[in-house]
Amino acid sequence: MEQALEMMLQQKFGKSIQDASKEEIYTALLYVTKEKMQGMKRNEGNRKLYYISAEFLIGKLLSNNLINLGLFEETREVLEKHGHSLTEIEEIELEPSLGNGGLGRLAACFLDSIATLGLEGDGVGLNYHDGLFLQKFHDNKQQEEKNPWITADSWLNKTDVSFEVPFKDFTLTSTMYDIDVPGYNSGCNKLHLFDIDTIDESIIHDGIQFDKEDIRKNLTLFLYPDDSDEKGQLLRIYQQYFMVSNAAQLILKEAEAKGINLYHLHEHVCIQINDTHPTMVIPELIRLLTARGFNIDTAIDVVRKTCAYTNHTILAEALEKWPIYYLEKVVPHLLPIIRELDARVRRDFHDERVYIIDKQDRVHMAHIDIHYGYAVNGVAALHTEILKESELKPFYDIYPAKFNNKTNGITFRRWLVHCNHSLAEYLKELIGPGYMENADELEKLLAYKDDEAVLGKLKEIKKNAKVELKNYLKMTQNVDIDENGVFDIQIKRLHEYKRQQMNALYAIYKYKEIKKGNLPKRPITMIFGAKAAPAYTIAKDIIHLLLCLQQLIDNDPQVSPYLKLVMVENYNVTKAEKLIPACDISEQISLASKEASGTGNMKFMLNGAVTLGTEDGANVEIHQLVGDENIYIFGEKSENVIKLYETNGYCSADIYDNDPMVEELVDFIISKDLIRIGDPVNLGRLYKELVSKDWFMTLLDVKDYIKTKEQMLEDYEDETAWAKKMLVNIAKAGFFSSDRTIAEYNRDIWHL
Ligand code: GPU
Repeated sequence: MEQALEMMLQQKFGKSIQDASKEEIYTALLYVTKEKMQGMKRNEGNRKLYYISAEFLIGKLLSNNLINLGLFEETREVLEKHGHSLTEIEEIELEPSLGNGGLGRLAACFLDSIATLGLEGDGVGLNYHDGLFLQKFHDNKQQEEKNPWITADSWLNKTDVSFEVPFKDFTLTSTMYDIDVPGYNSGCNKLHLFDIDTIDESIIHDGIQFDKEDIRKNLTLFLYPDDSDEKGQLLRIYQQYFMVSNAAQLILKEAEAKGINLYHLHEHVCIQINDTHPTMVIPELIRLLTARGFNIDTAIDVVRKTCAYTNHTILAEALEKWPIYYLEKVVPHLLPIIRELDARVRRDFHDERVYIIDKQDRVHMAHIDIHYGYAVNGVAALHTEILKESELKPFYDIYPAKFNNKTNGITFRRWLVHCNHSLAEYLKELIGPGYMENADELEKLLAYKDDEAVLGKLKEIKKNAKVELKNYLKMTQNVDIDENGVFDIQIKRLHEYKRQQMNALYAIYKYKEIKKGNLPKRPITMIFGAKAAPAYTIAKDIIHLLLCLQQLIDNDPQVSPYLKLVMVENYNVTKAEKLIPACDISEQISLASKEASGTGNMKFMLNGAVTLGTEDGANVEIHQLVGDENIYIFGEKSENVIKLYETNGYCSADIYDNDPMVEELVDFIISKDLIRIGDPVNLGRLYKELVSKDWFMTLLDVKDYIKTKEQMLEDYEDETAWAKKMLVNIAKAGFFSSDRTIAEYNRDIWHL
């Protein structure tokens, strides 16, 4: 590495390591790593997977690639020898923000595990120039700015692959960019990101505003541009079709180059449709095959045996239904095919709930996937059961064999080895390096459950991570936190079902308790990180409430020594990597039945945090694995929640009117203290939402939540007992390795 780095620095900048700047060292390392990846063997198999996804939240790549290439330690040492740290050098890299949250990060973890297991599988998506917006706080509100990440020296490799993508009024020519995906101790795959050459970032003004109709200039500017109006929704259809048409053309091109008889395509190709965003790949492939001489029956048959679909939500508003009239405006050539697919469903099944086109002339994308794919999976055991028993029951009745569960996972290379290097090293010392390739070996840790020295070391590692986070927050946001406090962290997209508002009510509760003189035994540091979709009004109001509370507490000398609320600006993968190792209490408090899985919950557990959660998503499986002793569960169960929805049985006003404690907490949102700091419009709207609607039942669970969190804080004071909980959580996290998840996808769905 030392030699390679020296040579690259000479070649690029005519400098030695001694004289080079951090930027130059970063750039040289980038190119050294790229060269190494170019020399790697490609994974190969008899059937190739294409994982199509609108999002790939890959995070910074330097360390991850070095780890997977087996060069991480050596690079650290070389840099240290020359007076640099890898952590500092990494700061130079810009994070590609090609995803919103869990779904996009899952796709990135999957690519890592697919490559690591030696499977041939590439990702296919879009090369958004500004990705997800950059979040800034101003007047205690979220502001959105553009977030460019593509620089002259980047992980992207421009290829000469290019396709023509036909739209109603024009045709676009694509360019394919590749990012290498090296497996850990294994071969390499690729992530293909499609783009057009005419993108024009200069059309962005006033934050993230731009002309939504100028498709040639805007198509790949942003991930999920504001789709609160028709123009925004049409742009999403342009993006989706551009993505899948390129994917389908790439798949056929590669198959033809391998000499595959397209009538046997399904034997050599498998397409995973990551949520409904890539659904149009089904009619598009049928279109391309019929253009190559297939009759429609055969085209449908081959495509059906090629495509599989993953569902990531039961939230009705997130299940895509596009008006036919939109599709007519953008991709009219797909409509005869979609109508034919619908006609076949109507012929075979006399149940309008499973039709593709509904009475209001809307196309249900998930219905296309389920009828015309060969597998449907949910992302955690509870979620899959809900799909089978309620959300998708009519489909499950027709195709029971298609439905299967694949509980999500996370790559331990990034979420342990990279982000918590000292924990990873200590585990290696204690139980051997085997856990790096077989995560179940983490259970060997259980043998040390009563070993004071081991528990002491785990506490020390956690403490060091807290000091590092303290320094990081000081440097980046100029906030001071106390490493002796308990770190209670909720980081995820801002959504009402995730219930950051309930956590805010806890902050209000604690604030009031401290005012009354009921002081906590040690400082409580509540940390939040969350972006709200630009057009999601209530989510932005919740951010406003959190920021106002942060200011109120900071400015109150009676309270601030005991309670701190920090809202981390522009929460992203890089920040998650700093926050997760430092966490004591992992907040996973969604309304039961609403969080399909969650994956942050797994990252926290692996890093020795204890979960405070509802019986929702993968929390259920965490609970089963660690047992009652090592997790804090509260709140209404999912069956009851589902019943409440079915019977319209929930009324937040009843709780508010009849419970003085709840009333007091909610009223504080529009109290003088907060209105003085904040905006009465935002706070008033949020207050009203909670007392008159509260669609995600915050008030139903808030008291149990507060009580459980108080218990947790009390238990935290028994340091040895708490350290044991940490140990058990780490030891039981092996199940959540994405290597396990991918092995299951391959065994049950992909058969690569
Ligand atoms: N998820 Br649908 C997203 O991040 N974005 C989406 O558009 C949809 C789902 C999440 C789920 O909310 C989360 O529970 C899950 O862990 C994750 O997908 C990966 O499956």
